[in-house]
Amino acid sequence: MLKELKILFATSNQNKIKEARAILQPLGYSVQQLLIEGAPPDFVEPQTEDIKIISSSKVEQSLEMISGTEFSDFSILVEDSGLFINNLGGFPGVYSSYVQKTIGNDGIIRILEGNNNRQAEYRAYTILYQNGKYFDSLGICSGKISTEIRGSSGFGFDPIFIPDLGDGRTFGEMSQSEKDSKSHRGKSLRILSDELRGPSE
Ligand code: ITT
Repeated sequence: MLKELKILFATSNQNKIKEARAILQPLGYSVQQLLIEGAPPDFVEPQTEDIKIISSSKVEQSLEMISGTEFSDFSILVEDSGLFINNLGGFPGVYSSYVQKTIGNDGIIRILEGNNNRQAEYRAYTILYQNGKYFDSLGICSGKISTEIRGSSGFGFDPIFIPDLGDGRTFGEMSQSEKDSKSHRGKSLRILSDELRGPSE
């Protein structure tokens, strides 16, 4: 029987926590949000279009925040993610959170109006710090941007994202477990869990 490993997820995004919990709990991990003096981390994101660099910066900032606190011995998880639309040169990419809050899904549909190339991908770059070691992984989920908003499950761009490995429904029309089995976050966290377990005999 595997001992449950407690992971502190340094993020301000409750949806990421909910999904990480659903993906990692069956693999033997418990996931809690990292709160310092009751507040989630407020990261300063470096100016870059590379989610790996942003993720690395998040983990270093988190380690600084927990240094000397009761959390200093815990495993720390961070993630940077986004939606990258081919025809828009990868936009909104690292600006996904801001674009979602400002123009939202309606805005993306409007920008792509009349466009036949609707190919896009979700990417998640995850880093886990444990006992002085870093484990990292990239999860990609390819798909298309729908022409209308469909469904209300998930969060963010899910009601306009149709994964290629699906039946034409958006993530917004799928159950949480269906999304997790195909999503960038699901892939990235499962790779991470394999890395943590090491090579099997
Ligand atoms: P933290 O930095 O505190 O972790 P955040 O939400 O700001 O939280 P990111 O900077 O990584 O995180 O931005 C990711 C954004 O990309 C997220 O806010 C959504 O708008 C979008 N996104 C990422 N994964 C998604 C998913 O599975 N479903 C829908 N939208 C997603």
